[in-house]
Amino acid sequence: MPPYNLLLSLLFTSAGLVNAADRHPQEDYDVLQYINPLIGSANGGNVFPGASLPYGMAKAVADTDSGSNQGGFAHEGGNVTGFSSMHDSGTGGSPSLGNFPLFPYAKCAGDDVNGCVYPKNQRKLRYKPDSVQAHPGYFGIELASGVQVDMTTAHHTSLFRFKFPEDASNSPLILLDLTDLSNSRQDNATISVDAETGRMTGDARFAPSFGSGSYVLHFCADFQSPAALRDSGIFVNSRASADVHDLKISRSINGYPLPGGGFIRFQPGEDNTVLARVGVSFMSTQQACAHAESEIPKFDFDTTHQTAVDKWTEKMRPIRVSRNNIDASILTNFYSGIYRTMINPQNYTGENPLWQSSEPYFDSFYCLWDSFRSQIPFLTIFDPSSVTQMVRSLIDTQRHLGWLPDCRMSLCKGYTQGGSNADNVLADVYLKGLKDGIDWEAGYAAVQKDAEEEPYDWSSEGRGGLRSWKDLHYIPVEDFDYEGFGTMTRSISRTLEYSYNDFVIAQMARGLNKTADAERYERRSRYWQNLFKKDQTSFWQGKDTGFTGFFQPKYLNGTWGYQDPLACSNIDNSGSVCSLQNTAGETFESSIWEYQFFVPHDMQSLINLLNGPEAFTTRLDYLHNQNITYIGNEPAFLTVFQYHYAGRPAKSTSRVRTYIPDFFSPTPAGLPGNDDSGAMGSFVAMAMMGLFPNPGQDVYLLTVPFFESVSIVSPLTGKTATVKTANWAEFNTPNVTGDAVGGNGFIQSATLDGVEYTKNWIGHDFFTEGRELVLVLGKEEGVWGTKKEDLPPSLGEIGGFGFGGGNERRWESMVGMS
Ligand SMILES: *[C@@H]1O[C@H](CO)[C@@H](O)[C@H](O)[C@H]1NC(C)=O
Ligand SMILES: *[C@@H]1O[C@H](CO)[C@@H](O)[C@H](O)[C@H]1NC(C)=O
Ligand SMILES: *[C@@H]1O[C@H](CO)[C@@H](O)[C@H](O)[C@H]1NC(C)=O
Ligand SMILES: *[C@@H]1O[C@H](CO)[C@@H](O)[C@H](O)[C@H]1NC(C)=O
Ligand SMILES: *[C@@H]1O[C@H](CO)[C@@H](O)[C@H](O)[C@H]1NC(C)=O
Ligand SMILES: *[C@@H]1O[C@H](CO)[C@@H](O)[C@H](O)[C@H]1NC(C)=O
Ligand SMILES: *[C@H]1O[C@@H](CO)[C@H](O)[C@@H](O)[C@@H]1NC(C)=O
Repeated sequence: MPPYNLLLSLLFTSAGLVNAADRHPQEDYDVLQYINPLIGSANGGNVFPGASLPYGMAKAVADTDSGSNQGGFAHEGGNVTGFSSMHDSGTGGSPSLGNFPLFPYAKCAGDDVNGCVYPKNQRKLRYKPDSVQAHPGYFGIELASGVQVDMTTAHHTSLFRFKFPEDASNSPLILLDLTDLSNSRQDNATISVDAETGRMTGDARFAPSFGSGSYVLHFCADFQSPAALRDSGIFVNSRASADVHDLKISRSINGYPLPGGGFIRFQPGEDNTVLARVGVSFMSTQQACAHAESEIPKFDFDTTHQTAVDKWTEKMRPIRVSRNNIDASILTNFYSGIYRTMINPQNYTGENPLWQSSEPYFDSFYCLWDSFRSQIPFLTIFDPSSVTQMVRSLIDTQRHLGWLPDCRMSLCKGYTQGGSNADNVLADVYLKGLKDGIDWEAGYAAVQKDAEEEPYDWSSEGRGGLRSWKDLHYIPVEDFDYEGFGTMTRSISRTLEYSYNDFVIAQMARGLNKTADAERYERRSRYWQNLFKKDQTSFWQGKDTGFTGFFQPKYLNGTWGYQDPLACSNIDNSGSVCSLQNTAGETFESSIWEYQFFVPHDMQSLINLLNGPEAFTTRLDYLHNQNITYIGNEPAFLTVFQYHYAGRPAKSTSRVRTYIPDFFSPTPAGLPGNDDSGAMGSFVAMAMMGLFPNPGQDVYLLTVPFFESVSIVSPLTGKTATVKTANWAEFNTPNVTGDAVGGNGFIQSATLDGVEYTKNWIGHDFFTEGRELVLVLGKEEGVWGTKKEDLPPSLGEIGGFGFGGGNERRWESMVGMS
């Protein structure tokens, strides 16, 4: 890696940026002022709002006990149970990590260590809602007890600062609990407290939050205070003793996790602020201590915080938008979305005890089903060197565990939601030209294995039903599959997703000159058509929606099954189940109505099946206007932009505006669903840039940006790509209350590097070559981007439905059946 890192630092420190600035002077300003980590920390956003470095392993925050505390702290009035150092962000599943929380007392009742309360359920406390402060690299909160807690982090180490209310009789006690957010501790956990120094070391085994297996995490906690150490010891359940310093504790008593851990107490004194430095490691307590000692040697809060601020500032450097005529809340929405794309995945390089390798190791891909759509594509533009490491890690994981992950957290396999989504990630990154150290032949072999071999346990890797896929060319409902095991549901969404997976594999095969493979996978990528039932209608509350032709489940014998096309849609309140339950439906987390648009590679064939662009547009409008789609979940992302394929790019622009900022606003409750490791953040960022990816293809769909201009420096080439609007001010006058909200007007014409540009999409070289796109706006939908030759590429041909030409290609027989 050295040559590449060297190249990068050169780009950032000298030549690259200077040249870029010469070409496109861009306003520079401190963007951290526009990052609000609390967005999505309430109302099911499940965002981790605490202190972290980009892709950092240590993530410090106050943990609460309220409903959506998956990310540790939920800003919705729960009680604080402790302060812990490991978290995931935005995930569904159980609350993730939250291991080894600390909890502070100014003093114990009766000045007796047994006068403090140890069990989590009993010690938890309210916090002062307006005391909560969150900034990149910093989180602060005041407990109802008057204790102010500030925290910051290095890569594997957290630093907590506990300030107690002034009172000369204080004798602060900090406890460390051998627990996690989900009370998932397994077998024997240990802690040793050094009586001389107060250092606490130990470990415990825990369960992952959306996967199988378990993981062991080690810790090393040191404490510093102007006050002298008074005593230390351990606690079990509600009792503590300074006479005992070592504890090995079982999993639970009668099914309830047994509280246990260590404590340290300080002498009364004038200033008894306590700093707690907690190093964590998956390798050993020694490594946890080594991280802590090297990363935060002097317990210096301000320096550690400043380092974090510098790292975030550096990471945010490639992108700037114009601040002309735009409300600060819009900037906050945008930059905070970008920030969240770099909380997860987490860089556990050097922290993987499962195999020996010199490759990078990233974890908390939680899940690729979420992040392939826009998060990793965004990072591919914005932070390619990190994406390169992520891809190398995915390939290395396959090398050692046999399969590419689909979801991965805490060193464990997570559950697969549908297709083999790592295929989409690898293909997208491959097409966008990232190379540095990536073994693409190994990458291709890994995705091909997903396509060809069925794993024994396809609930956590690969694909199920591959025999049917190859022989019948669809995934049947109630498949007969004795080769591998997983939940036998989602036959429609799996058919659609496997089709797409095969398409992206075909694209990689083309790039690698594997022509026969490319043809084979392209053929298979048309299998989605085999579940299209031409005469299927859709009724809602007894009334015909007026549309005919939907996907339907199909049995092994070729007979159609039935699933109401609106079941599991946003408007279905009948209790339909569409997750991973064995009673679930044939579409994952959404309806047939929404999945009918999931043919990202073959949109023209889909448009033909749905009777041409006009009928397609009416149908896509119906999906959105009737609230059938649920913008709070990832399958909805692309539907916002698919008007482009019907020659109606202006409608995509309108649609973006109906969702942002109304459904994605810069407030704690501002996200419509789980952020899913930053997937929602990337949706906001890319939609507001006016460039949305169709991932797995070299395609960005163009819409009106929310800013007068957007500049992105390619960290690979140092060149600056710019989107500018020529006549922004005309269309972005302040709204009735005087706020400039942006994103108004429709594209009438465009130039690319000064030459007229009519295509409604653009390729990745826009970013790497630093091109300049100038958009001329108008009040109404124009003709720009509406012609056949302006449309994004599609596997199937454009039909004869109104783009002025082309061969009408009707679906007649089972695709792929000879
Ligand atoms: C928080 O704790 C207080 C007592 O300190 C209790 O009254 C309240 O119900 C708790 N809130 C929640 C959400 O558990
Ligand atoms: C936990 O410790 C006990 C006591 O030393 C031992 O008998 C038991 O086998 C240990 N359990 C595991 C799973 O290691
Ligand atoms: C990940 O961590 C390793 C080891 O600390 C480091 O060399 C690498 O640069 C990190 N990668 C990123 C993207 O931060
Ligand atoms: C594929 O073949 C073309 C034309 O022969 C060649 O230019 C290209 O380098 C080859 N690519 C790979 C990955 O082998
Ligand atoms: C095909 O299988 C389904 C499910 O077992 C059954 O309901 C249907 O009657 C079968 N069709 C024929 C033609 O045998
Ligand atoms: C869709 O939901 C929005 C609010 O989320 C509501 O204003 C609108 O009336 C709903 N439309 C329909 C057709 O139910
Ligand atoms: C401008 O319009 C008013 C009235 O419709 C809204 O209440 C504001 O929220 C809006 N401003 C922004 C920034 O969206």
